[in-house]
Amino acid sequence: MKRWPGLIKSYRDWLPVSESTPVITLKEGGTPLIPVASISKRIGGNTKVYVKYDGLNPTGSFKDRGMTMAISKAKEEGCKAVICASTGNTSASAAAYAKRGGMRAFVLIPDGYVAQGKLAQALVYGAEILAIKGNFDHALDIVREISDSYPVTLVNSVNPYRLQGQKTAAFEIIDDLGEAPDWLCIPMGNAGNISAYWMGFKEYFNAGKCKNKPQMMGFQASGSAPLVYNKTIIDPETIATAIRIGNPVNKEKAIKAKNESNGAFLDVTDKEIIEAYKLLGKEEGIFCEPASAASIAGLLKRKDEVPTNSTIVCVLTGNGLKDPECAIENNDAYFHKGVEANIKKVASIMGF
Ligand code: AN7
Repeated sequence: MKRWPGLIKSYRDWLPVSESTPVITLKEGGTPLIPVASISKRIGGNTKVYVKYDGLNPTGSFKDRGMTMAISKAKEEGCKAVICASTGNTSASAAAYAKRGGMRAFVLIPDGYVAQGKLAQALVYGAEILAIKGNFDHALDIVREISDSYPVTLVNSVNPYRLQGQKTAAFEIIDDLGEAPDWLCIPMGNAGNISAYWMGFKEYFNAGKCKNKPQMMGFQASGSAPLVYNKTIIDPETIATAIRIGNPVNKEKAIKAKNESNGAFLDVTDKEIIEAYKLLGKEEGIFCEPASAASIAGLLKRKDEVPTNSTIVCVLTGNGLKDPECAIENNDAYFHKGVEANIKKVASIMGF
């Protein structure tokens, strides 16, 4: 079996890289497209639902797709330090790739609102972390100004190389299915990923690699849904801290993706997110983070509008291990504590 060389090498002709670009890679991309029968069954008809499990990237989220590009280009340009604002995953990914490329990584995070796994990663990768008294939107305003004034490269999704790397997920889906899906369901925070997917689908379509393009279905958490309500949310709140964002920087691009694809935006409540999160774990053996489960929650909420015999891909943007606190607080498991180390006792609890 040939080893996966990472997405820059796999899709070199589609990316703005040259022979002189140093490729900083952890072999990201090439993630599996997994059928999820229990979700297909709930939709009914002959609908086939798949998840694009991007939580299997090297740092556990889709951000690695964008970061291999952003950091490789930063390295090419001689950059010594990068900076980002983050709800967690961007900071973990930026730190990993920056360190691999021999750069400093400054990350601004909203104090108290980053899942433990993400924080653990940033710490171990050696990021220089500033937990600020404010939310993601405040942190992003600061890093944009800092990167304008000082010699540090911004690696949030306003950096165009991020979206270039992330568009490869759309290529992979078409390469796997042999055609574009009918719907692409995706959670939205800063709305970079939906914009990148749409760019990827359009590029493959224009090159004759597929006959159709999907409808882009973007989902946000109800307490944090600026794109659904078409207004900035000053105090966004949701259990899905990854998408706790009130003023998405890629808003225009995302609206364009929705309109051009005849797609839709919808919000899902935290309760619906957690139902989908538990369902994927219990019935499919797939553990994603709450933000990612919004794509499944959204699909289930819109199930009456699903075209017949359609193929649907839901993007699972991050790994469930990122947010162990959420998992421990939200599950239907039987968890017997302090059980005596005794065969009879164990058997009786097992119901034998
Ligand atoms: C798991 O890490 O914004 O709509 O700072 O971590 O492209 O912003 C994370 C976003 C979805 C939303 N799922 O993607 C950050 C950050 C997960 C995420 C999103 C994020 P965009």
